[in-house]
Amino acid sequence: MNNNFNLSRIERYLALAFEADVKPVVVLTKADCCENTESYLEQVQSLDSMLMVVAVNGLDSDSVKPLESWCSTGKTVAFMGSSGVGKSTLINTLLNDNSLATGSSREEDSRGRHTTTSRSIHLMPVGGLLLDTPGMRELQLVDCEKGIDSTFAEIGDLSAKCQFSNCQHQTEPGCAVQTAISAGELDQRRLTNYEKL
Ligand SMILES: Nc1nc2c(ncn2[C@@H]2O[C@H](COP(=O)(O)OP(=O)(O)OP(=O)(O)O)[C@@H](O)[C@H]2O)c(=O)[nH]1
Ligand SMILES: [Mg+2]
Ligand SMILES: [Zn+2]
Repeated sequence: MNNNFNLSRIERYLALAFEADVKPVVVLTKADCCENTESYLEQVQSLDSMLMVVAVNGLDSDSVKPLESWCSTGKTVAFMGSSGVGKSTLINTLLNDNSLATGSSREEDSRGRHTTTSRSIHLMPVGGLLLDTPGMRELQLVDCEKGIDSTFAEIGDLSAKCQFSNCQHQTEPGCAVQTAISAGELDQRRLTNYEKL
């Protein structure tokens, strides 16, 4: 929750998770450095009212406790996200161990320095397996149609109501998607990201 926050990037990760039939949990880190965590939580929740979203201070064990419900025996949890968001930090705190290297972010844009360079897997005392991954510079989606449809389900629902079945949601008459944008029910940003993906 700093100036590295990006809703469209979160949508890309969600599409990847849905494509892989993985249950996504959005963990918003650095709550301790942020004065308006509520606003970040609301923005992410607005993507999908059923989405699980948690704000934490990754450096504090009490704060990451709510994540333990997803880390029980039999669960494998992959931490994904840009460099510097605090994936390794979260794992260290959940394991109560500081063995994974972490690195400070750049002052200018809060981006990370690619501290983690390989994947590693860790057993939590409560039974879950935690998988640390290197932060990706860029997440490209290939063959991700199902995941994109799940991530942007409401756009699919709206499209079904367009006057023309091959509507491109631009200037066609009777476009339910454009109507929703005009009514403030759908973000133009979200449609643009959907089209891009
Ligand atoms: N204040 C604060 N700092 C945090 C938090 N989470 C992570 N950090 C700091 O953010 C920096 C980056 O954390 P890392 O855990 O190395 O990030 P990463 O996601 O593993 O990054 P890569 O390995 O480069 O992909 C470190 O200096 C952490 O101490 C948090 O919730 N609050
Ligand atoms: Mg790391
Ligand atoms: Zn349309």
